[in-house]
Amino acid sequence: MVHPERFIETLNQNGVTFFTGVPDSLLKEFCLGLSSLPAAQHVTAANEGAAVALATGHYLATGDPALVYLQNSGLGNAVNPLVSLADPAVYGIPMLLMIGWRGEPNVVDEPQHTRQGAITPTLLDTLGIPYRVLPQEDDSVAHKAVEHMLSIAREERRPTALLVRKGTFFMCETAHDRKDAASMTREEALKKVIEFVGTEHVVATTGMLSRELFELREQYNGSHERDFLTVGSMGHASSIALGIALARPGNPVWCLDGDGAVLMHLGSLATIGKNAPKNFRHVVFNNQAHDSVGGHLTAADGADFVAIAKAVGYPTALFAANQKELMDALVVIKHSMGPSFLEIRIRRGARDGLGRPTKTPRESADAFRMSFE
Ligand SMILES: Cc1ncc(C[n+]2csc(CCOP(=O)(O)OP(=O)(O)O)c2C)c(N)n1
Repeated sequence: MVHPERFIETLNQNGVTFFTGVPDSLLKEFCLGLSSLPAAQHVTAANEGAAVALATGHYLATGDPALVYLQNSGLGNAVNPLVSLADPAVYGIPMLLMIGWRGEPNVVDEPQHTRQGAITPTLLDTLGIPYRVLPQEDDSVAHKAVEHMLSIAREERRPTALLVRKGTFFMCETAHDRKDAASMTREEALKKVIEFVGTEHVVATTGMLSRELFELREQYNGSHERDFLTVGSMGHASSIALGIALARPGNPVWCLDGDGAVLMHLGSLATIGKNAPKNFRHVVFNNQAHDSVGGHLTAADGADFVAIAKAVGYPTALFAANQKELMDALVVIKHSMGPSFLEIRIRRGARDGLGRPTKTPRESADAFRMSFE
């Protein structure tokens, strides 16, 4: 296995002093290693395309390649800047992509990773990005791979990539728990929210929130048919909910979102505000982190979501930080004309042993679809 701190040191010695990306569970230990770097050397990007653009800016200003880390799901977000900006046929921007390989063939993983995992090598070939699987056996072999891929990036002025398999990195020695004073967990807040949701339709965001929703429904003998769990396509739950709300104006729709997901495609809020569906309720569970993949901080501590929602046209936008505020806010949200918005400040973390949906995504989609009949 590979030590994240020594790996980062090797990158530094090879002239890589700027790191940016969107975290992934397979890169959790590496990303935690980055969290001790000064803010100017490490930026958590809103989405993977923005990370490629940040790396481009860094090269233009310094002549040095940056490291961009991402889950392979994020390649979709990054394709446009990779081929229309960084590609050698355009500006020729060297950078090293470090890609968590979810859904690697013959490795058990969730259905949303299967296709992406299978096509990742072919996709990199199609994009003209030379890559190598990061060797796992020890530091020196891994460091050689870094040096090799960086030299290609510099010499050919192009992005190159390292594919990272599950279990590549040791737990980071400098990782430390950050204090979090918020009073509710995501699951406690979610329990209250679904009391108000009742039998109305829900679109839930990518990550632990959807898993918690599924388990809470099981616990209370509730049905799953009106819950759409957005297991992939992070950041798009609100647009899925908007599509439903516009097509079914008589049906209230709740979007249960995360701060990382909202920030990933923040422009969707303006689309919702502009289209103003009266039956749309948007609840953001804000733990200021990408909690589901390791707890790396998002930019949410500097963002006033309520002010943003109001500014783009949500007539009602509220904030709740404890159970009492949450109950009061939910009464208002439930009875006001949409689109309405509620930000709930929650604590990071989830309970141990959280399960996963037992229904396939297609079964869930079919049941959801039939629930309107
Ligand atoms: C395009 C894309 N990039 C990255 C991921 C990996 N990923 C899954 S959940 C998640 C974190 C979501 O954070 P947030 O929306 O704040 O919810 P939380 O996990 O904190 O509840 C990330 C980065 C992904 N699934 N898709």
